[in-house]
Amino acid sequence: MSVELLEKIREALMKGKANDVKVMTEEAVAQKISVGEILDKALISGMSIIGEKFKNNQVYVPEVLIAARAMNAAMAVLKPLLKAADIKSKGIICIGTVKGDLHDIGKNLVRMMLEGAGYEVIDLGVNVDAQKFLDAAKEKKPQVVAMSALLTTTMGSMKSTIEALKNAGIKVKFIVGGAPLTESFAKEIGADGYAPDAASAVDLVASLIAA
Ligand code: B12
Repeated sequence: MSVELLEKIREALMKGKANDVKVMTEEAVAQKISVGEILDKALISGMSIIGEKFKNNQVYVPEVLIAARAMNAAMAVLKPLLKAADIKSKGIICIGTVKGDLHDIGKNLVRMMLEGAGYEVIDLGVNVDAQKFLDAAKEKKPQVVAMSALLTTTMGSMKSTIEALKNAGIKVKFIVGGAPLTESFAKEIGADGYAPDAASAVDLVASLIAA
């Protein structure tokens, strides 16, 4: 019975049916299915299937966004219970689109996939300068700082941000992404990792945190 309900939630999530997902999540809670189980077996697993499909071009940005919206609807139900159950997040990530750059669709996808995978993500928004990344790193103590850039003219500020945090003695892993970026650019500026899409970003973060 509970397995069936979790499967239904997962299916509805993958179809982006936010309201169905919310209602069934409430039902699962009422049936005393644990928050961890709802997360792992329905929500996170649904988002990771969507992520894989996105990586393989089987679904596109709109499908990922509506699935993520459904995920958020379920998370609104679970968040208060998560605190009570003291389920630990897998790690803290600070993410932002770098200074001068207002593109945030890709950054938001990365944030949602990371949240879907069980990380606590602090979203600093767009046009984030080095000082703001530095302040957030000091205050929130993330394991990973993630930067997005969509303009060739703003990619350079990733380098200055990494330098500013390193010079301030902040011990954190840096990951970067965005359409114009490459693996070799990431290496060149001293980032710890680059990922071409949101699902790979989740794998990258997992490997960096495990290391
Ligand atoms: C939508 C869009 C806009 C929207 C942005 C809306 C928004 N809220 O984001 C608006 C209209 C505002 C806009 C404005 C501009 N844009 Co624009 N825009 C685009 C467009 C069409 C799509 C970008 C997008 O959302 N893609 C979809 C997402 C899902 O893909 P993504 O961002 O690459 O993210 C994925 C990966 O890269 C990765 N990823 C992303 N971030 C991160 C971060 C980490 C840490 C990791 C690991 C992975 C990762 O995961 C994501 C999901 O898989 C692109 C063209 C294109 N095809 O890329 C142009 C484009 C990026 N824009 C461009 C330009 C020039 C501009 C403007 C300067 C235009 C102008 N003259 O005003 C302004 C700049 C404004 C500014 N200061 O930022 C150029 C950039 C050229 C260049 N080489 O620099 C492009 C390439 C269009 C073009 N062909 O000329 N733009």
